[in-house]
Amino acid sequence: KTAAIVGCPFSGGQPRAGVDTGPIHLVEAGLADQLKGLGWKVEFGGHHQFEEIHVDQDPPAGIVKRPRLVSQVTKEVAQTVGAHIKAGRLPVTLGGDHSLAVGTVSGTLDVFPDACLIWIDAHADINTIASTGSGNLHGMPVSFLLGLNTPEEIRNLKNPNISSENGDDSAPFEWVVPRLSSDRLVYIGLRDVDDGEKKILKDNNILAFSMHHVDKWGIAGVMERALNHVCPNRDRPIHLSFDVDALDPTVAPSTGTPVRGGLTFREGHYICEEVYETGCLVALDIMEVNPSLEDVISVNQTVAVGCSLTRCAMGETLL
Ligand code: DIR
Ligand code: MN
Ligand code: MN
Ligand code: MN
Repeated sequence: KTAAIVGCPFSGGQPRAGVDTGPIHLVEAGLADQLKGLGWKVEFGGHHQFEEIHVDQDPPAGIVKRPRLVSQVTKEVAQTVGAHIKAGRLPVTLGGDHSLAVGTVSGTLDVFPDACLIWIDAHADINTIASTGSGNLHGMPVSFLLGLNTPEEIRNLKNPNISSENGDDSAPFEWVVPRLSSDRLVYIGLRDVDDGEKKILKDNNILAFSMHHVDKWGIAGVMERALNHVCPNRDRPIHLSFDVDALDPTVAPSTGTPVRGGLTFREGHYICEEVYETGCLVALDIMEVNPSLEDVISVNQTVAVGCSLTRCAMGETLL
């Protein structure tokens, strides 16, 4: 068994600097050796080097910020993640902001079109081009994966005054093939969902477990229901996309959009352990670690949690 660490020092999907250093801290904390300690071969060829697109060349489309940059970066990530899976490796993508998941999940679905997606987050990240209030693409990746934006809306992300150097005439995110179906997606940990997003979740009949459900059924009850929905026979490939802001801010303080009332340390790790136990995990994202936020103790704590979530998803057990 071989894992590939895909370090993505990228912050272009949201306004706060620093989240791009998340993967650097996670790797420096010794994540590769920790996974080797669990019996994995680990491939890590350095962090992704993303080509800059200057803001002048990437003005907002309506209120959607950095459409060209995020599209280009996630397209590259999709190719990288897809190539690792094809080669039999488990890609562990370290973010970076959660817009990266347009790439990671696309990479997974390119290889396994029947894969399901388990999204752990305080937020639903399902705003569309039409519904977003912030224009931050880290709040929108799932809408692209599901194909909730019309071709025309996507086309309009392209600025007619800016032509790309390589003669590529496509609009941002036109490359995304919306292969995810709404019944293969499940959310856990939600507690800060925009009104527009709530409507999208309802209209598309998407199963979502908020913190209320975690309180009600316990994390074991929630995980059982979640897995029974997206992976009923435990035979579908699973992509696990974990935003550390799903955890309570007392557990993972160094993240861009912390929200009170989140998952406990154990609840977060239990999710990862249960996914590992299915034997179906094909790709993992650990997202939104921002080492420039809060004090040194908080940063170290958040980085350590990012590492331990990863280990639990990859076979670490308590006994
Ligand atoms: C909000 C916040 N729903 C938005 N989303 C965040 O900007 O679309 N996602 N923080 O991680
Ligand atoms: Mn997120
Ligand atoms: Mn979030
Ligand atoms: Mn179990």
